[in-house]
Amino acid sequence: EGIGPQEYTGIKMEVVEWSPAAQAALGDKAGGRKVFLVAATLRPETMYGQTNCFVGTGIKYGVFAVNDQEAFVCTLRAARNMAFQGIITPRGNIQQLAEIDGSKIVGTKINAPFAINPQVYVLPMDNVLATKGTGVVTSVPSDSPDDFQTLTDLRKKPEFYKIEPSWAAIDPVPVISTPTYGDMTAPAIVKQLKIQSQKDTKQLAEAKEIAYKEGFYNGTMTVGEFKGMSVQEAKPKVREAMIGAGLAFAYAE
Ligand code: A2H
Repeated sequence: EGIGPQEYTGIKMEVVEWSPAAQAALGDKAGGRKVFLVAATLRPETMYGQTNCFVGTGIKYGVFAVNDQEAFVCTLRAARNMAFQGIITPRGNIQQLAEIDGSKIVGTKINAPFAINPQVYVLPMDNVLATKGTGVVTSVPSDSPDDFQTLTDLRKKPEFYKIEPSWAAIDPVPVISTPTYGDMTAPAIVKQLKIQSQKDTKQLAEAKEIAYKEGFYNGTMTVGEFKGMSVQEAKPKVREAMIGAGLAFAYAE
């Protein structure tokens, strides 16, 4: 993470259908605005492989007006940062339309921009930090060990995690190939390090480091507009394409 601000890409995932609990909590508080869950990612080039999205069940989220047309779901902390960065208007000011528990957002159906599976569900993840990014995480199990392990846990114990199995039904989608791990980098590293659950946070941190370096320095895109290009080259191009399409924005913290 080093010195200075982290440059994230904010991914806009429009709500297609709220879970019944979220619908009951929110009513029409968004005032007719289009509502988006927004996730902060360091790997916009992997968005082709999104299979679901994660929130923390113990985290409080807000619905914040971006303008008259749109509203974002994220933590209050992230909304404040966005307002100071001019992403939410008026600059430096925030209008919170509603508050909602993460647990109630689970089961909501959203659009996954650029993804091969265009609509995905919101699922719970233990290790979402309220103090990083937006508190919403895009899930790309092919390339993120945390995402792969969490999805595996959810599929093993859907009742325990209070989810419908159908919400976790989309399999990891290959989007990047690396010489050492093939086209399923995260599952391969999770297996190699013998990771058993999302509670193995130390091994997952190591897996994340390996997967990130392998993907960034040795990865090649296998899908999308930049298929065949190195990840290093494709990363800023996918980011610009998403921003140009109005599906993403630059976000720093
Ligand atoms: B990344 P850094 Cl494919 N809590 O996006 C926990 N994790 C969070 C988070 C939060 N509040 N906000 C963002 N993140 C995740 C994609 C991805 C990511 C892939 C591979 C690796 C990877 C899909 N998930 O991250 O601590 C988000 O997951 C490993 C670097 O700021 C975000 O990028 O370095 C990353 O952590 C930001 O982590």
